[in-house]
Amino acid sequence: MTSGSMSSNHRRFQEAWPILRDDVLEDWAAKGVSQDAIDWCRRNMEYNVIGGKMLRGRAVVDSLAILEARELTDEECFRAAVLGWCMELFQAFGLVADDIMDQSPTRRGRPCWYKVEDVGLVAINDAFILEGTMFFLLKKYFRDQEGYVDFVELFREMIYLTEMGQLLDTLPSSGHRVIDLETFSMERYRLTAIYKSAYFSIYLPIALAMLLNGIPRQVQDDFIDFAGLPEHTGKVGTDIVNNKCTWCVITAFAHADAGQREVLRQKYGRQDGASEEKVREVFEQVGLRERYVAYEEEVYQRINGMVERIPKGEDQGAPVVNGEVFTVFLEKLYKRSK
Ligand code: GPP
Ligand code: MG
Ligand code: MG
Ligand code: MG
Repeated sequence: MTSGSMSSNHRRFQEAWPILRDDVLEDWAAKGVSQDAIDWCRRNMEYNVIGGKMLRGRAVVDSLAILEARELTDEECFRAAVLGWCMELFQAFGLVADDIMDQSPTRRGRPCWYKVEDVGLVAINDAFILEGTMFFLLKKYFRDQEGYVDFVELFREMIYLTEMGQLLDTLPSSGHRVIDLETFSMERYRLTAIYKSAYFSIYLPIALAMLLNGIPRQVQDDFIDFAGLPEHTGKVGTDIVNNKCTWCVITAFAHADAGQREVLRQKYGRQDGASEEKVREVFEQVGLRERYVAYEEEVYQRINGMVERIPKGEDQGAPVVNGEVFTVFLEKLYKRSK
């Protein structure tokens, strides 16, 4: 990726913010919420989301560009930016709450939100609202997309893990405070740091970009339609009889000889079992299984290589973050058979 395309990604990322903020405010207006509350929500969003380094949000767009290894179209970039801004909303919601818990006076060179004169403990609800806007935007832009449930689950899981980390961090300073430095260990520190910051700072942007880069996943789905055993997958493949444009038929056609191509032309997409069987034979003859294994291996190595090249966290937890955190995600998908 050139530095030019990197800065164009950043510009496009920034441009998405007013659109997304206004999506939220328009939804409030459409629901008949009064203007004073809409103005409050806008102020909450602007005060708490804007002003940081935006490293996490931008990382989603950058990671997608690295995974795709090319310039992103405006549409791809916008979709990645929506997820990037959801991460920034996540960060904002966590920090508004964290500052109350830590009783901190300032953040980003200004008073913490709950310390702003007319805010106070309304900030607790404002933190929840920021969390709510993440899921509103996710729904608005991803509900009709194949991976919607995966995105929702990923954000939910990240919030839950971060909250566990926050508890590990907060308990020693809570009401049951027992000052005993013997209970502090590097292991407890490592665990706290991983849950409190590494999952959502480091793992989440990469995981989002990998979910967005859906082609390898779709290839897996196509291959499983052909090769999966119904008793294992719980579904019978229907792509061949339904004339679907799949990785399997494109790859088979590309490697077929003239005779095999003719069989594919005559038999693909026909609604009878005998035709389907002929197509399956050609898929076997051209070595589709071996080609799939090779493709999956190539993608796996490529992603692993990218994960290794990813810069370590710039602002938090650098000594505790390693490739392990997001290799977990890749391992979940690799050699998936259903
Ligand atoms: C900040 O830790 C805490 C988080 C990023 C997690 C908050 C998320 C929740 C869902 C509650 P910190 O207190 O060490 O950060 P800082 O020093 O910036 O206050
Ligand atoms: Mg804090
Ligand atoms: Mg804290
Ligand atoms: Mg801190």
